[in-house]
Amino acid sequence: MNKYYDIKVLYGIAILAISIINICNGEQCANINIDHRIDCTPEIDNVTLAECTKRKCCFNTKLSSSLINGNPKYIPTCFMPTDYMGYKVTQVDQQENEHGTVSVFKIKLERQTPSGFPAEIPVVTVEITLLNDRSLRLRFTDIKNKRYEPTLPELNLPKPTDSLNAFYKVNVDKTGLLEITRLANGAPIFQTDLTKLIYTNQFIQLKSKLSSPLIYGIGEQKAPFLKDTEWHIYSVFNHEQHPINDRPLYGSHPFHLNIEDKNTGLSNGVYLRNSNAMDILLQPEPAITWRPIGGIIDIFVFVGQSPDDVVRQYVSLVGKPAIPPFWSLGYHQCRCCSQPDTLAKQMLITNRTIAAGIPFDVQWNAKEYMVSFNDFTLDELRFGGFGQWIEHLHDIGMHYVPIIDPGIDPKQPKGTYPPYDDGVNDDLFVKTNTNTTFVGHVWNKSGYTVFPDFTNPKATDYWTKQFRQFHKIAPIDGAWNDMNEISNSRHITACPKNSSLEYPPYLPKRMNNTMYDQTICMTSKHHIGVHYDVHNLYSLYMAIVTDNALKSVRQKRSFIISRSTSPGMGQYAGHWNGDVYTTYDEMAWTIPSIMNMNMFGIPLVGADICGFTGSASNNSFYQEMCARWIQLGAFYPFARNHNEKHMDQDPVAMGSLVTRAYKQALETRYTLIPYLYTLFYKANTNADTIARPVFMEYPRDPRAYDPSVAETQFMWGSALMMAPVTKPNVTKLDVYLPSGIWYPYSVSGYGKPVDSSGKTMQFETPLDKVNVFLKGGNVVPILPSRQTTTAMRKEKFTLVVVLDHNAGAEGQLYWDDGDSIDPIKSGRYSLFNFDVSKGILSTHSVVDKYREQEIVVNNVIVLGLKTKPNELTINDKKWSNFSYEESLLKLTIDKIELKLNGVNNQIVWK
Ligand code: MIG
Repeated sequence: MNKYYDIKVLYGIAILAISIINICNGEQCANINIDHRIDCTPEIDNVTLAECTKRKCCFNTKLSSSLINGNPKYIPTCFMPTDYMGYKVTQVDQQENEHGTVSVFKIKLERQTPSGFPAEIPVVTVEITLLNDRSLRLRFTDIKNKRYEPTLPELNLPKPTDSLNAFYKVNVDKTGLLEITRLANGAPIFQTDLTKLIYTNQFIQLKSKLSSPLIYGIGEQKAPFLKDTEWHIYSVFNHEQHPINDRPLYGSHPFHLNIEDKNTGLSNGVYLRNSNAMDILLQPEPAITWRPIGGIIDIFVFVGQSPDDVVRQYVSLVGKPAIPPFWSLGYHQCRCCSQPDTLAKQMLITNRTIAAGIPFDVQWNAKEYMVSFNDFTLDELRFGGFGQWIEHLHDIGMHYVPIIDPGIDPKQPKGTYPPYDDGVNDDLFVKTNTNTTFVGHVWNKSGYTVFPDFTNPKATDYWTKQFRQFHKIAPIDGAWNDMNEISNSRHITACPKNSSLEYPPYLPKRMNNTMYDQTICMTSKHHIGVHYDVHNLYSLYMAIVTDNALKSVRQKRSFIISRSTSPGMGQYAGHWNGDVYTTYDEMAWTIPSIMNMNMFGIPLVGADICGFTGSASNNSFYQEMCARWIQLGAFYPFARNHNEKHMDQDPVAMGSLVTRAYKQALETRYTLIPYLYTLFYKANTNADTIARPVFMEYPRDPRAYDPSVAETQFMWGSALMMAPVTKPNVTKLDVYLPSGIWYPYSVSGYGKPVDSSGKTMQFETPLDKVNVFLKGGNVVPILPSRQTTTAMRKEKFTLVVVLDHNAGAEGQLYWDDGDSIDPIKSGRYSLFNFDVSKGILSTHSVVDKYREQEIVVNNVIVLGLKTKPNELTINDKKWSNFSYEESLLKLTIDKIELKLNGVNNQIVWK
């Protein structure tokens, strides 16, 4: 036996010895189901018996944290006994509202057993407010000291309902049980044992039972749509990190949706309003544990009748998304990273895309147009004529968006670089704990970077001034906010070694060794607080400031795409998914990821089409991948092609197969933009999701929750189902079509109706055809695809009526000038409702305030009509210009020139 072996055997025996000890309060430990354990030493990775005993907890290593496929499962070894009394409930008060119903509970908690964490909060108040019939707020605060709370997002609290005829019931008792149950069926919605709460200055732990393992949300993560309840930890902290598993990505969204029962669709959701870094642990009980490392517990519980009811409540609370400019729903193409880049090369690519007849609205550039990668500069040598070129793009109906990083170069000669000089004058840069300017390094070629403090009220004027100056030389139409987590790759000013903000007692498990990894020091100071607390809000403040700057400079609706996000972001910006790899796996993941962002109220979202990292090469493997990716990407609400430096990845560079696929997919998208725009109106006014899981639309269809459906297909509102191919060599694809009539749809026409009884069906998937279906029961307004949305807006509409089994359908069209600020507030918009029943299509002019353009319907297509009509009238006048195709059950009514503004119309077929 060699020595090494020896040690291993001894170690094994020791482990075995420990594992049979299950010490402490005997029965109080033995009775605990493993799946229900609550971690007593969450900050210690390999806890010892001695450490555990000190905390008066149970120790059992038998099923301790184990690695499964390299992915740690966080099963606690040291866990709280049943009679663990961390806090004791010493008082429960109830307040009634004027209707005599309880509207507020106040619970006082007093600490008994030390948690083992420093800076314990001895007395905690839990205030439960019944907000309305379907939502509540739970605030856990320190009775003595005011603790940090995020300033954003501003909350739009639901209007209290008169009588609390609530969907739920609250029960609090002196033993510490706090329970919210659904009144109708007693199902648990939120359930926690207050005695087991940990509440300290830099670590909080609160656990609640989940209604089922069907839990969605929690972002931003590279993870399947359905979250993992097998002792999985998701860390939430804005972080520059290309999407890989088990690392916090760019945004932070501590909101989840929990389906109670997939046969009824009854659902609930929880939002933790806390901007500190946190872990969220899911365990098989099923249960969720929040572990924020600062701030307070401020929880909103939403009780819903369906998943979209829950999401609507959440999105309404944190802020409904903006209606983006109409042009931004067209196709975007970005150029990046090839050095030294030139405008000539850029123009060549733009022009060849247009020449190929690919619909194309917005050209982008990453930082290559700048001098030394410094914001608001233009390299006249390589990019001379940039301004004129942008004006030319405007002339041909296109738009232009550049990258803007938050980081500013502090090393330019004094008086030559206003973005730095102005910031110094206004004392606007983020500071260190000793009040010097914090210096890091991002892209600036000088090697030094400072960061504007967007939380400072003076930041708006400062940033607006920079935009105004730059706009004179380059009349840009939007902003691409990159690197705004804040990302920082070098700490020129070192982070203090002895600070508990830099080295907190609990480091979220999926972080990369330190809190300040790839960002600035946690002790850095902003106007509204220390970076430790406000880190997750930086990009939101930057978006607000940018939104103001763009509006005041352009006097038009703003357009911002932000890499980093947090709750409320959708009011100001959209998002792209960062540096995705050019792989099929990553392509497939973009489906859950865009659905997630929609649930977070950021519907304007998409991933780099054909991938960013490790760009495609022009060979058959990548040609096929790029063709498939555009067939998916054309249906991202935000559709942009972008890649890193290795090669040109624009459609023409990828060859004729890819060019054809782009044309077909994007032309299909363009026809549907009026429908998509209307969905943005609904998102803006009603907090609806746009790109959504099939179960949002079919909450009572258990099949819709199957991962094979929920993770791979998605819908646009109620009318469109996308079933993209995300694997190589697929010639036939299984698509789940919920019960109803479906029509394959593309720019080239309508397929044969598919009458589904809720089945998986197989469809051919040629490389030049999208897999998109129109659902019976909808009226979808479309326009003919054109080179730009600007040209398309001048065309006349077609109404596509897709009948359901009862020969009915309904739909809507929202329209405005496409580019003015706040069209809903100013009231300058039009809204039309369509409905069909018993052979009558009625159009109603609901709002008719956008008058600069007449809305004219030129054709009506009715799908699913079983027999050819004998007679047709339009507003009581006989109309004979129609045709019927029996194999498609399709009626086409031509050239009707029907005006929609201010009138109601009726088309009748018999
Ligand atoms: O080089 O500036 O995620 O989309 O193209 C790295 C350009 C910095 C990271 C972004 C990526 C963008 C790139 N940026």
